[in-house]
Amino acid sequence: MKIAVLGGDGFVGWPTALHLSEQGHDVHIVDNLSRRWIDTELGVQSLTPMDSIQERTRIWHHETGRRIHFHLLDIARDYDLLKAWLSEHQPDAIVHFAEQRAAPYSMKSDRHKNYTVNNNVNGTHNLLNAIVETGVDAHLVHLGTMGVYGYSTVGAAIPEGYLPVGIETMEGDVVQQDILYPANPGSIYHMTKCLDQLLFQFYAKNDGVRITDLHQGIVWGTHTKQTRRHEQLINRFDYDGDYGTVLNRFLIQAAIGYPLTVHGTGGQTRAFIHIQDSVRCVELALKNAPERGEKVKIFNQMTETHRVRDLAKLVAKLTDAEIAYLPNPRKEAAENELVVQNNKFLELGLDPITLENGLLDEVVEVARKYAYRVDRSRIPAVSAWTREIEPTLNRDPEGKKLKSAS
Ligand code: NAD
Ligand code: USQ
Repeated sequence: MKIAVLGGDGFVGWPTALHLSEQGHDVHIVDNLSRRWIDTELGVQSLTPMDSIQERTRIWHHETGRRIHFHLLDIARDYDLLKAWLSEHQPDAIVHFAEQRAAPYSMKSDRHKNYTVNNNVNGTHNLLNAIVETGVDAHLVHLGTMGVYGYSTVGAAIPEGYLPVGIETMEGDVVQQDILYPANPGSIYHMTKCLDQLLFQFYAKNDGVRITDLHQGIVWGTHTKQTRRHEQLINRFDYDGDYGTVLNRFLIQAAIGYPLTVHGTGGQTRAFIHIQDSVRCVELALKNAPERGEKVKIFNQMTETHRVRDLAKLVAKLTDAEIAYLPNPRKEAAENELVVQNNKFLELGLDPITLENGLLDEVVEVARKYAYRVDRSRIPAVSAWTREIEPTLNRDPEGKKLKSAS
């Protein structure tokens, strides 16, 4: 298949592009490299040294003889170029990773809120609009989030996208319907993914666009089979307070002797998936496209759930790290249960990599190798969800006054 990987220079997009290329697909990365600019804005860099996208694809060609093409394009702003690109390249499938994906970044300021909404919602809408306008019959696979559901459980497992409900008619009968599970976003970023869901629902119904939405949990790990092949194929690894996600942050903090930064009591339960499983799920989704006219296919792309403090304890036991319980910068439930259905991918053959598979050690090893690249001052999470929370974030876990504190 000819596959466009939008956002293919990113943390999940890059290993996905390699995986699909190795399987013999003709892979085209479309990316505006905004994530690299955001690194510059924040004064941070990936823990792992990342080469330019052109250099990465050159190494891939050198290693495998396969070509991955790169196209510099902003899908949120360059609508006409996107339309022309689709018309010219006629992909069979489009994997859409190209969004601003950090919840803390999306809550940093009013400007960051606007940027995240404009980038994510316009990007997704431009793409759907251009697919219809050009008549390209591509299967669209979008990377969504478990966060569209919120994380609380009412004593029932979260279904895969749709909730079967009975609605009482005026005659007193009950009709059954599958509705989108009520959206309950916890940040501006997560809200954009809820809006994406409505755009998908409309375009599938109105124009018969074939869409799969993957409600993914927190991705951990760094290497996949293909990124291990060469030092310069290495994946990006975010550790800073905005883009670093919880388990990867704990692993790098452990590697450099920094106290593990648990927000609040650490009673938050979240869904997780290893990066290797994430790329495999995209492959499975591509192989199981919906028919034209079918409603949006939704999968929960996660393999296990964990409480944040349990993860901290696990990493502390593995590495002798200390744990710091910090004021929570976010407005979120201090404690929640989370039970999630994920049968669809398991039925398609996903064999989950769990925390017990020993890959935690591998991440700590990578973190130790590149520890010299870490700027400790960028570790604290300082993006507050509300004005009231901001003054509480005044000290870092090592007791130093934070720059943002008055
Ligand atoms: P990332 O920030 O590393 O990669 C996103 C890529 O998209 C970047 O290379 C960026 O330059 C590009 N991009 C952003 N806006 C663009 C635009 N307007 N035009 C073209 N390119 C654009 O993020 P990631 O961690 O790889 O996540 C990829 C997707 O998966 C996101 O949509 C995210 O919401 C979703 N997801 C990620 C995780 C996770 O833990 N990383 C979990 C669940 C879902
Ligand atoms: N947390 C800590 N300490 C830290 C970092 C985070 O306790 O140092 C806590 C947070 O307060 C939160 C939980 O860990 O309760 C998860 O935070 P996170 O930053 O790991 O994940 P999140 O903000 O939810 O976002 C990430 C990705 C996003 C994706 C989402 C999937 O950045 O793109 O959509 O995971 S999910 O969480 O399932 O919605």
